[in-house]
Amino acid sequence: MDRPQWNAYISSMISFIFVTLMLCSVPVKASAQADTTWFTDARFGMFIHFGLYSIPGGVWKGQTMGRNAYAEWIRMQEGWPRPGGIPKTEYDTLLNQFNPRDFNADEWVREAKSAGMRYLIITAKHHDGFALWDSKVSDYNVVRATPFKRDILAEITVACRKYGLKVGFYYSHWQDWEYPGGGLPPWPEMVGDPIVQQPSQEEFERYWTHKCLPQVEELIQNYHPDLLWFDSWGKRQEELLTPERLQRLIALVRRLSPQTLINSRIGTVDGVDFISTDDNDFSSQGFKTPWETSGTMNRSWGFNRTDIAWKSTQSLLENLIGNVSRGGNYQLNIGPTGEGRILSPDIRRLREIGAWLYVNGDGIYGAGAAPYPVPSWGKLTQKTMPDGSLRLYAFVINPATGKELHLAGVSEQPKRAWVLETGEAVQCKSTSYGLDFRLPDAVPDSRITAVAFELPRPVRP
Ligand code: FHN
Repeated sequence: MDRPQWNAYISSMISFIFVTLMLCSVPVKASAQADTTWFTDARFGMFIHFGLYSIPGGVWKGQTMGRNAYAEWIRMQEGWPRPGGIPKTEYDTLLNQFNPRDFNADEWVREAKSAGMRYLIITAKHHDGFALWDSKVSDYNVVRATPFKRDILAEITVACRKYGLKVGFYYSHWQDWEYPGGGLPPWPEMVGDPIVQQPSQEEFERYWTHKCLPQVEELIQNYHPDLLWFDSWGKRQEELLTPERLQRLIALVRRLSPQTLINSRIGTVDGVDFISTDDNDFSSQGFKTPWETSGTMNRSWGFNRTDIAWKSTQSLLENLIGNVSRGGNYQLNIGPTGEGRILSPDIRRLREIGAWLYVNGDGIYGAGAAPYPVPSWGKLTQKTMPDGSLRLYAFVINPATGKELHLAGVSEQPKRAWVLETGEAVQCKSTSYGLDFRLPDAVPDSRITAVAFELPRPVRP
């Protein structure tokens, strides 16, 4: 491994260990305040990273970013393009260039809808501090500081309501590189990182009371979001995101909008509605409370013109199925360009996922973990039907046609079993070890074929 790879490896290991420790050591209280039913039924949502950073797309004056591929971090790449990153005055030249002529909220939301997504979360404000709405709290926003002058959040919210998607906002409550006193990158994080002088408690308190809390209030009062996705990570957050500040923020949201969901990346699992795992972390075993993983299509969240590491549709589908099989959600990110265009590789993957969900969504929406051992050939989900019967879904990955497969632990003989896409009957037989079933001679999808089993209503004692 060369040094950057090694640094990235060390960083991801530290991050993984931290999240695991945080989630395992803190008793996860089922203290959700809001009704999460829509969220756990929805299972699949869109994440959108869009802002000033979408214009350079990971390249500044011909130089490609180093440290990592996160193009939304272009301003704060320590040591790149020079120590301290890009000076704010220089970064702010992007304000005059921000004019995403191709932005069309309807098109973005329709793309999410046709991908089978049931909610959408967009970066209202990322770490650079730039707001995508007409904020009265800070002029550093799309309406007051750019030639575009349109309220992107307002347009997205209207489109989401029109197409029946729930709407959520990402809000960077800890890091804010624009407002004096906002949190700065929590370095050192990787080997060789410099130590960054964080704001004092007084400075951060000023940011907290003059920008963060009023902007969150504004987001709720203006747009009534279904969900607020806050973002913090690592250990350094605790210096500034004290329990008292977090309680103020949570109390504010609860008071103004008791039904708005809050995620654990706010900095605590106490009193929030769902857990967000680390970026692209699909490895967890699942949690008792609702949870989700947010993941990228390639490596960056914001548009990065040099990032061509596109994941395959099959691997994205496996992420979705895997999370649902452990009782979790999946939020798949897109990073539109500075002109507001969704990239073709994103669109292709979204539409392929949508086509797959069109025939297999029954085993995803409203479904969750099944109480059987995970088979080596795929994943299982389960849901209760309105009549009380159980439906078990077996997702066979890379299915071999005509193959006999085994479901350990399923003791009941299904009333019916069929290929979800075609309705073709599937032969199955109960044994003392579980259930054997045979795939048909021609499976409809050589990537992932789903089989549904109608199980009898469980006998209640
Ligand atoms: O630093 C951010 C990053 O830019 C991105 O927004 C992700 C999304 O989960 N959250 C932070 C890193 O975990």
